[in-house]
Amino acid sequence: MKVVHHRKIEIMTLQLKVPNMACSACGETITKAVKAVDPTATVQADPKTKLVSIETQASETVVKQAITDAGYSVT
Ligand SMILES: [Cu+2]
Repeated sequence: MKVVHHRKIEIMTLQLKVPNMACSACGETITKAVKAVDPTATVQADPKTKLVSIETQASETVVKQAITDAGYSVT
């Protein structure tokens, strides 16, 4: 009997703090950077709390790198 393994798509929710997200334009830049690595991601960025909530299939490492490359720090 042949066993077929299906690849499971795992969606993770990441909560990241981005202290130098100063305004909503920063939030949009961060959102675009995340969507560049995962177009299906949902991103909520709040410049007041500095928190970015991301639902994504991409790994935390990849997402953090994308945000860092966009010029923001992730703590
Ligand atoms: Cu800004």
